[in-house]
Amino acid sequence: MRTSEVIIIALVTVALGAGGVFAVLLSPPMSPCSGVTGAIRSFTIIVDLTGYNGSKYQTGPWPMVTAQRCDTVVFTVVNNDTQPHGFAVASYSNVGLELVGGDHQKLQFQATRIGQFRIYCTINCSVHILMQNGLLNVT
Ligand SMILES: [Cu+2]
Repeated sequence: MRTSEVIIIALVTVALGAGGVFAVLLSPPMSPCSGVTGAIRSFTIIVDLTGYNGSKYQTGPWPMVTAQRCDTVVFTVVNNDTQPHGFAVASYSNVGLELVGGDHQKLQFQATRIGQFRIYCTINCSVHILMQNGLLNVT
């Protein structure tokens, strides 16, 4: 083999190797819950002028809900008010739901990450302050 051929083969080998390394670096990490079927945790959230499930009358985070990692969390959000309200869960659903008066919707996701995640309204309603301090606790 000529020297130039050896160099080309060497360059190709290095390039392929680098590509492999990049492919490993760029591929997303395996979900910690792949192949894991957790429990289904269902929660109903009633939204009205007392906040989320009467959060007006609570001190500290409210509503407070708990799931284990890899559980499927299902919120059923019922807007019993006449004005629109939002329902978001930090990190899991920052966009969340928007519900006009009288609407009800579900928000569902798998709780793949451990931690504490704020639940809050995303629409500037008349009782917004009452809907800023919910908590999802994933253990
Ligand atoms: Cu609001």
